[in-house]
Parts: sequence; structure tokens; C-alpha cells
Amino acid sequence: LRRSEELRCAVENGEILLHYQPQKNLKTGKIFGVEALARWRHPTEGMISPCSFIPLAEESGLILELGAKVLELACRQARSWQDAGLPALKVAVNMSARQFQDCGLTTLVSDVLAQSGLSPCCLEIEITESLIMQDVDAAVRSMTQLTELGVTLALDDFGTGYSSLSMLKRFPLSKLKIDRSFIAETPTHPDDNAIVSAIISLARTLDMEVLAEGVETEAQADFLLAAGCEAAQGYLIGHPLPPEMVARLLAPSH
Ligand code: G
Ligand code: G
Ligand code: MN
Ligand code: NA
Repeated sequence: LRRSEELRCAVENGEILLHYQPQKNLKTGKIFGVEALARWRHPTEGMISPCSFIPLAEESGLILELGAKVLELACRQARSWQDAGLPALKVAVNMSARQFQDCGLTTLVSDVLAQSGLSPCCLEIEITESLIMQDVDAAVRSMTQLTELGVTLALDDFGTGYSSLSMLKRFPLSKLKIDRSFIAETPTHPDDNAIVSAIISLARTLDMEVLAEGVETEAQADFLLAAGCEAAQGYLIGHPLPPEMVARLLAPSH
């Protein structure tokens, strides 16, 4: 069986599941969101990382079905946490270029929100710079349609791509996610400190939220707070977790 065929069956058979990485406000200590990260629970090979099957799904075109499945799982899970009485949180879903170029995307998102009963403001869609720079006008159109649904958009891995700063203004983005490669050497490396501080200022100037990825140490968290970035994601706050572990993290008794 070809690997892509195997992946197609995996999507149909429910072998794709999501782990959720918590996002925290460093100032208040509140968990305000989670990023959904796909996993393939292979019957014989165990848990397979998205780094190996997302590219395969993109090449084979299966990313549309896989992406729809991920969206559905994430929205249903977020709604189910709410129904269980847990504090409201936003769920962030990663999107590939192929999904973003699909003219049925807005309808899909709208349908999944309606079917899951999740409020649009509880869904964030993460896109990358390379994705939106492929066709700027088309990206602006798709992004505008999504924001009209009430969904918010975050720019993932910010700083690693090539979008010009003037371009950023054209996109209806709510949030910049600072790539973890810049966070890794803070606060010991002055160049990285300067880059991170500049991104935080840029976000403020453009009236956007900013979140630091890959936060692993207290020293990094302290640096970020001092630099004006309150939102963080990374191993210091939590690893990607199965849904039941997220519920435990969120429960008021925790
Ligand atoms: O946990 P981590 O190894 O979980 O994720 C690796 C990469 O896979 C990340 O860059 C993330 O953006 C990507 N990824 C994870 N889940 C999805 C998904 O559902 N769709 C897409 N397009 N990318 C994903
Ligand atoms: O979409 P994105 O590329 O940002 O996906 C997040 C990826 O980063 C996942 O592979 C996740 O497991 C990984 N990750 C999350 N937090 C940390 C962290 O604190 N340190 C490192 N090195 N990787 C992280
Ligand atoms: Mn992401
Ligand atoms: Na990222």
C-alpha cells in the first residue's frame, strides 16, 4: 500500500487525532487558548508527527480532507470543553496553502462552526507568511471572508518568511506569532532580544496581538513580559496534550 493511500484510509478511519498546546497570559497566569496539532495514531507504528504526514498530505491533495477533519475535531472539542463548564478558550487551527486556495474554505469553516455549535470568535486560523505571499490579492480576499464570519487570523512562524512590513498592513490579521527560533536565544543573545522587541513593537504599532512561541524558560518569560509580550506558548507552559489533559489543566480546581 502506498503511504498516501494509507494516510487516506487513516483520515477515513479516525486515526488522525489532535493534541492541544496551551497558550497562556504570562501576566495573569490565565490559559486563554490552545493550538490544535495533528497526530496520526498508526496501528503498528505508533504516534506519527505531522512533520512527516502533513507534507505527504499536501503533495497528494489529501490535505483538503485532512484539514476539514482537523477543523471539525478542533471545533467539536472546543465546544465540548465549554459544555463541560470549563473556562472559555480559543482554539487555533493550522492551515496549509492548498486549503487556503480552495474556494470552498469559507463555506467549510462556516458549516463546521454551525454543526459544532462553536462561536466563531472561539476559532483562530493560523497561516504562514509563505502561504499568503503566494498570491497576495487572493489571500486578502480569503482572509477577509473568514474574518467576516467572526473568525480571527494569526500569522504563524512570524519573522522566518519574507513578507514586507508594508504588506502586513494589507492583511486582516489579529495576531503575530513570533517564531520560536527567535525566542530560543533570549535573553542571553542581544541580537535576538532586539529582534523580538522589534516584533513586539511592530505588532503594537499595527494594532495586533503578539504571542511568543517556543517559550521554554522562566528567563525567557521574564524577558517577554518586560518587552511587552504577555501571550506565550511553549514547553514552559505546556507540551501539546491530549484533550483530557487539557480539561485537567483548565479545571477551576487545578
Ligand atoms: O507538534 P508539532 O510537531 O506538533 O507540529 C509540527 C508542525 O506541523 C507544525 O509546524 C504545525 O504547524 C504543523 N501542523 C500540525 N498540525 C497541523 C494541521 O492540522 N494542519 C497543518 N497544515 N499543519 C499542521
Ligand atoms: O505550528 P507550529 O510550527 O508553530 O507548531 C508548533 C511546533 O513547535 C510543534 O512541533 C510543537 O511540538 C513545537 N513546540 C511547541 N513548543 C515548543 C517549545 O517550547 N520548544 C520547542 N523546541 N518546540 C516546541
Ligand atoms: Mn502553528
Ligand atoms: Na509556529
